Amino acid sequence: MSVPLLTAIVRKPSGTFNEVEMVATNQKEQGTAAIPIVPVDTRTVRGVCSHDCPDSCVWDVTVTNERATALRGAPDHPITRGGLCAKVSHFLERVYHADRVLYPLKRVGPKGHGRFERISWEQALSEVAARLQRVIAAKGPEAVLPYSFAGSQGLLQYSSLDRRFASYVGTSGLVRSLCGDTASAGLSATQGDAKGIDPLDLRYSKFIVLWGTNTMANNLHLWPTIRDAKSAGAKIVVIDPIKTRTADAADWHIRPLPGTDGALALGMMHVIVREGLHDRAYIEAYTVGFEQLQERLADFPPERVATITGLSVDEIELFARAYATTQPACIRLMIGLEHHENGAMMFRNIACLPALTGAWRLRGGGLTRSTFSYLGEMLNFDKLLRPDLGRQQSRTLNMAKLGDVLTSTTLEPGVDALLVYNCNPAVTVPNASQVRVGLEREDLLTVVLDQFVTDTCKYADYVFPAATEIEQLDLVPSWGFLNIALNRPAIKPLGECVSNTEFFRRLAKAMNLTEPALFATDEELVRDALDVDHPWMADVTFETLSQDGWRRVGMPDGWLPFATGGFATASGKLEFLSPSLAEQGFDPLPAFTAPIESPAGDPVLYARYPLTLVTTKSMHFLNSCYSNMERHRRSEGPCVLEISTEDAKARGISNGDQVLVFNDRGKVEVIAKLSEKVGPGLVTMPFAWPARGPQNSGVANELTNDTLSDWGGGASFHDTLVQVKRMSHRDEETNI
Ligand SMILES: Nc1nc2c(c(=O)[nH]1)N[C@H]1C(S)=C(S)[C@@H](COP(=O)(O)OP(=O)(O)OC[C@H]3O[C@@H](n4cnc5c(=O)[nH]c(N)nc54)[C@H](O)[C@@H]3O)O[C@H]1N2
Ligand SMILES: Nc1nc2c(c(=O)[nH]1)N[C@H]1C(S)=C(S)[C@@H](COP(=O)(O)OP(=O)(O)OC[C@H]3O[C@@H](n4cnc5c(=O)[nH]c(N)nc54)[C@H](O)[C@@H]3O)O[C@H]1N2
Ligand SMILES: [Mo]
Repeated sequence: MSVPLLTAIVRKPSGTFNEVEMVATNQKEQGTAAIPIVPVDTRTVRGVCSHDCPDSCVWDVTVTNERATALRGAPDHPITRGGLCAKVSHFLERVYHADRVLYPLKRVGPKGHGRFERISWEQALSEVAARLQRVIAAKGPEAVLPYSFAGSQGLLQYSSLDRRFASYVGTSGLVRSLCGDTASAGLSATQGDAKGIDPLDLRYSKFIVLWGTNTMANNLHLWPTIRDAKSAGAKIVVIDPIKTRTADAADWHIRPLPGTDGALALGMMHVIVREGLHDRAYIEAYTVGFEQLQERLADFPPERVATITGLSVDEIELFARAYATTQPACIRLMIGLEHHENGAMMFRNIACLPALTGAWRLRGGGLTRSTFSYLGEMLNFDKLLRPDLGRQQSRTLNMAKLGDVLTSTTLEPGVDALLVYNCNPAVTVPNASQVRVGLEREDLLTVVLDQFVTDTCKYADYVFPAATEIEQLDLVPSWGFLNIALNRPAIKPLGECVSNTEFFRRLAKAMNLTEPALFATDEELVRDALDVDHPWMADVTFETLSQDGWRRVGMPDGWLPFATGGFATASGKLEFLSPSLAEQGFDPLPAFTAPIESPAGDPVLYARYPLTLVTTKSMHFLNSCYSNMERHRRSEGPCVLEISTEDAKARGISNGDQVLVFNDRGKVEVIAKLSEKVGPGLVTMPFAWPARGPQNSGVANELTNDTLSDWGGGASFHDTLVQVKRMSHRDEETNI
């Protein structure tokens, strides 16, 4: 037996290599004198989580004899506070999972079946390069579409050499619209940009509105700040059609019908102005269009808003008064609201509220969303992405319309090669049934770089093995807090895995490209991104980040973004009336339109499909990451459709029944759970479960709406009407 027993692992300062600690084991207890003493080389390497999550937790990886043996939240990082979420606490299981893709794979079965053989990097690259060159020669470089999102939101792995490669080759560009664009566009239409207060300043708030966000599940590390505010007397309001964990923990849960919050904001403004609770001085000094706004508000008395939102007149009035009179009041926004056709307008309307009440004047007042609206301005994207390498002006395609793009008969040139990384579109993109039809095209070259054989990989001609965060260098700006962290690789990539940057270096070489910018090293890329002279970045350099792994950007303590105006609009004021929206042909005033796919928007469709489906994120998955892991699936419990008792009864559905959820786009079989989380007319299921079987069945996005939002280009996932029926034995046998 040569196993080291009871060896003490001694923590070393991060980054000290080659120190060997020899520890004698307690030989007596082992009852043998001949137990070998094995040298244990242990080090701790500081890194950061790069999942697509606002928290960006900093972690310490213990590496023992070149294997990562522990991963813990950094105790000295003010956001992580030593605690990781239910997903990332098991990160090392993901790294060392038996299903990791460790070598290049080539498809041997039909598309969708996921049968592959292992091939060498050399063969894989030369075949892929040759096919790409054939596509380019036949149809031009725009027939190639690199398709990626935020699987890693580390700057290098999210966007660096891949973007340089795309510009240089002249591939089609991608509008990365699955998350955030609609919200930013809506806020910007009112404020000029999407800036808000430092989320940590919520601790100064007395009235916190968590509007369309499930903080406790999706933004866990903000919760202690909210809890502190609550202990100090703040009232916590959640606005969400679904009774989430966060709603359960709040003082007040307001449940409008999905997609109607724009009307709620207008109704609040109506009440605030009618009762004289607005801040006349703030409005006078820092806004434009108040008179026109007042005329518009006449159309939104609480009685009408009650009809639209399904709330009572009383609740609308009480909420409007409480919001306007309990200062400082802050609205916390994230993503839930933007996944609607009228999403941008919702954000625009909500952005009017803190200006109307002057909430921006006080610390802890205003609104807060993505801190990337600050950090994005402080990083050198021109130097990192090098758009100047572009030799031609290429078209851009919207990622939310992937189904259309791949099946279009009119797109010129059609997309004949898809390079997917950081993304799992067979599961995460709306109208996934159409995406699947596109991915099944025999003439389409699909190449995927991922850590696992995802549902998207199953349609790939070639799968390349991707490194995980502890195997690669990166720079991770948080979008939930004002921190930037450096991720140092803790271990060498497993098997033949590579970072996204290395993949694009190899691909460029295989395609005989020689432009030096395509071959920059990872450290050069980090330095490119940090090459800025913004005063808030003075202390954020490669060297300072190398010391303890992270830095907070130098936003001055007590920073109030709009206390005295300073909006980034053309007028320099908050625009209740927006000339630029008018120019683009939109309503220049805050407005409300029912989404087309909603009870009010399309009564005919609604008669056939009378339930609205909201597809949510899961506590133990990060989008579709971890959904392949047994432990995480067990923690989630079975994938269920939650339905109100009333709607279940009307359909003869009992708890645990197998049901079919369907509309004209697709169908999904799932177990029904009678639940108070949803009211009548609403059903919900998680969006990120993997498919069962080759036909992508079980993927919630088979049902969802890929109409683009009013402006901002995002997807309308939650404007989805469905019908639900109990499956009979015959249905189950014939699989419908
Ligand atoms: N555990 C976990 N954490 C995650 C993720 C994950 O998958 N799992 N994903 C990460 C990502 S990519 C993101 S973008 C963030 C998202 O973080 P959140 O913004 O919190 O995410 P969502 O779950 O999209 O939306 C939140 C809520 O919006 C509600 N909602 C939907 N439509 C409406 C509406 O019309 N009105 C109102 N008032 N509410 C509505 C939904 O019911 C949902 O509860 O979370 C990140 N964190
Ligand atoms: N119905 C519905 N659909 C939704 C949403 C919803 O609320 N409802 N939410 C939307 C939102 S907010 C988002 S952000 C999107 C997310 O959609 P996606 O970006 O597609 O998210 P994931 O499913 O997590 O896929 C990320 C993939 O990247 C891989 N990956 C992780 N790190 C790396 C890396 O370093 N290199 C490479 N090559 N791969 C890596 C992971 O293994 C995973 O397969 O989904 C959207 N889809
Ligand atoms: Mo997202």
